[in-house]
Amino acid sequence: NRQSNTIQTATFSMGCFWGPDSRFGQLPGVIRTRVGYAGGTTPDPIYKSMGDHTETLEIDFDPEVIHYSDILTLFWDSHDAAKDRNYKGRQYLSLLFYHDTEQQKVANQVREDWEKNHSKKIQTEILPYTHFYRAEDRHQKYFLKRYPKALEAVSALFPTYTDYIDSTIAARLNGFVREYGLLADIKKELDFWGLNENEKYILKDLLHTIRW
Ligand code: MHO
Repeated sequence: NRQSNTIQTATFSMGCFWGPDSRFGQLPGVIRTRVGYAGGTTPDPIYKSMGDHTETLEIDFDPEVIHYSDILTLFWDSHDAAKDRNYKGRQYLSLLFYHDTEQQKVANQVREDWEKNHSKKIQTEILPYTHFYRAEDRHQKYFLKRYPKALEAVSALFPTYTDYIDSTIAARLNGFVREYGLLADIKKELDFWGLNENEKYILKDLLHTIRW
């Protein structure tokens, strides 16, 4: 296991949370992802009544493999944070929740650089992290769930379905089905996921049936 002891968390909102779950889940260094609601005051939000919350992605990552600044650059590259995103109340706002003063500093720096490079002003609200409410299971790894064969084969490798949905493998596969990430990169990573030879074989076989 090559994970360092300093796992960090990044929390941000950029529109419907299904897409970012796939896009960020495929990044080497991202350990797990979850989608949910954040930024509002409504208690116990759910999809049908999220109140003043915003659809949000939360990821755990290894800063020895990927920097917070890389995550933020991809964040601003992958959605339009320069326009007014208020068309559905607060549901699809661009928000960035920093977990400590270091993240806050990096966020302001990356924002400044991005604005300079693109000659656009970013509207993202940069806020201190307070609370993240995990969304209903049907929203977790949403696109992967459209591949029942993958679900069945891979979830069998985990003690519970929840362990599977929260795993690095599920995060990668959920990106892979959306055509993010390279087969070669995932194959390289397979050796670090604690699988036995048979399990690796099953997974490699499965990857080829999804995309190659
Ligand atoms: N346009 C998408 C949004 C879903 S996302 C979880 C839909 O309504 O299907 O907000």
